[in-house]
Amino acid sequence: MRTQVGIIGAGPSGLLLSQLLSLRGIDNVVIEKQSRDYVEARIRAGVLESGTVDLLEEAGVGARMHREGLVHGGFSVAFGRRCERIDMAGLTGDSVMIYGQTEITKDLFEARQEGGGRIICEAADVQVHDFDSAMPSITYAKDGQAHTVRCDIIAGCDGYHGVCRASVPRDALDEIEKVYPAGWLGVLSETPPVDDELIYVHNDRGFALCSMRSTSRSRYYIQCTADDNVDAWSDDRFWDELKYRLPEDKADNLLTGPSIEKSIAPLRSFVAEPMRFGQLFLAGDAAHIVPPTGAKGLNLAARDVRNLWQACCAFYEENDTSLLDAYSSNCLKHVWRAERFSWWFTSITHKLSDAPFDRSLQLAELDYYTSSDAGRMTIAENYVGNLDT
Ligand code: FAS
Ligand code: PHB
Repeated sequence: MRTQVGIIGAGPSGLLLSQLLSLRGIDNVVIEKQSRDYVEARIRAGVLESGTVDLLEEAGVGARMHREGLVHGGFSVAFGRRCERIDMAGLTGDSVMIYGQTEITKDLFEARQEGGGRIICEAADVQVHDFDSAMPSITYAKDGQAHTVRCDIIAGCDGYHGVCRASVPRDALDEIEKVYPAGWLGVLSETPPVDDELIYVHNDRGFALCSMRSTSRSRYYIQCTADDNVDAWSDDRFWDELKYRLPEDKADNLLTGPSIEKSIAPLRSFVAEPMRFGQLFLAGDAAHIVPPTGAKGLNLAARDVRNLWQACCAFYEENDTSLLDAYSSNCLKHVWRAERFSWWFTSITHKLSDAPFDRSLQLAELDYYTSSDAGRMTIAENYVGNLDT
């Protein structure tokens, strides 16, 4: 098979890139190791920056998002006996959209199908070859058959555990990582959210987050240990611990119910540099991971996809390689801004040490940032992601 851009991974990065390229007539194929059902069922992101919303609109998959998504102009930070609201809309003129990654993935799969997109799911033994040459290729096995895709460009959208970054020679790649001694235990429940907006909670027993997917479906997280086991957490134990960590008035309002999904995500900060190796371009979680506290993962992936899409359009439409050549540095500028905010917001809201000084410092930091104009603006502009200076 021959195509222009070979895309590995049908997560939000791969599908969004495929849709945008196709809209500009650039031929592409997506190769995914899991089934469509598996990919669509994964519960991940829920908060979209306006830049991501704009890109989804440009990709022609904005209608359901605008119909079913929730626009939030603020969120709260609870610590000690206080609950302070960050008025993002008032401070920055910008807001975020609450719309699940699961829904985005479904919208993109549908749009690709309607557009005649070539997505090969359940591809086994996917390998990338010769990306240091002008004619890279991808091989995979399906239904007992071996297949080869020849292309000009390979987009590595295969996530943190994917084959693309793993195929880069070690001496050509810098991997910068911080692993936190904690995880997030997340529960999805068909219960109305405890509040109209998100609440980030600092508590002596650890972090908690109250989020949602709609006005009838809630998403809650509590900080757990890095080696915790989801089977050790019954629904009742989860709800009791969440109630303990919430401000009293929120705990009194919390409606509980059976979990429809429960999973643990490790907390890590990770950046691979550079993000381009010859004709192989890494995008999204394949190149960088942030702890989800700053709600930046999917939004960073969308920025990479916008950069790679525009670079491919310049290459195929004007034979201009300047954006391909600048791809890595253009992405990494935003990556490190989001890494910094995600690390900082995680460090002041999570229980990462037992030292009394660290705890008091966190409370002082939270007090300063939520009670000074400059502090609130700092949190707001980082959260909405408009740091394009
Ligand atoms: P993905 O990992 O989503 O997709 C990669 C795809 O590649 C997968 O489908 C995989 O099966 C496939 N693949 C892997 N290896 C392959 C191979 N060898 N061959 C073929 N295919 C292969 N981000 C936010 O912005 N806001 C949030 O609120 C937020 N919450 C999160 C909550 C949790 C619990 C987690 C874990 C993450 C959260 N994130 C959040 C981050 C998350 O959304 C990721 O950034 C996002 O999934 C990245 O998308 P992709 O880069 O497409 O990678
Ligand atoms: C979510 O709704 O899943 C969510 C929201 C905000 C975050 C992380 C996850 O910071």
